[in-house]
Amino acid sequence: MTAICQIRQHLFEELDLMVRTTAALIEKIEDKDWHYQPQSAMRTLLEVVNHLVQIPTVDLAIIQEQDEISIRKLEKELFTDNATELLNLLHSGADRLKSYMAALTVEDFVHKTGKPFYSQEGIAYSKWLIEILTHLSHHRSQLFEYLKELHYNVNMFDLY
Ligand code: NI
Repeated sequence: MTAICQIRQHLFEELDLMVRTTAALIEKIEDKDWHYQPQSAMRTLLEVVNHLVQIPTVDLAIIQEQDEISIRKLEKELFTDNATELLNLLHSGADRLKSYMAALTVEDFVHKTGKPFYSQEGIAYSKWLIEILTHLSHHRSQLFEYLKELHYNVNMFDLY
């Protein structure tokens, strides 16, 4: 395995960690709490979770240069209030993302770029995979804080 493949593998393992810990947090949510909203300008818990589980699917579509209208349409189509569907989307999206990134040659993984609809500059696929992890981590922590506010029994160990 080349060094680049090794690093790609590390990133996949980090993605698996994000998926496993995010799914475990979502599984704790009780039906009565889905519409919790800390403040009017903030997302509801249901909206946070939808955005979070869509990340692998939607961010892959973004680097594949789908335009803003298609991305907004995709987000709308994927939105659900069914907990099983939310978990399935997280897992299937992450699997598709990994398959896609794994199928790239090392050269393409490191150097090939895609241009998100909101950006003037192309971004390398390897960098985008890192950004997806950052994005997941950001919203996982948002979910974690919502659960804390709702007095769920969560702590640092739920993140590893
Ligand atoms: Ni986001």
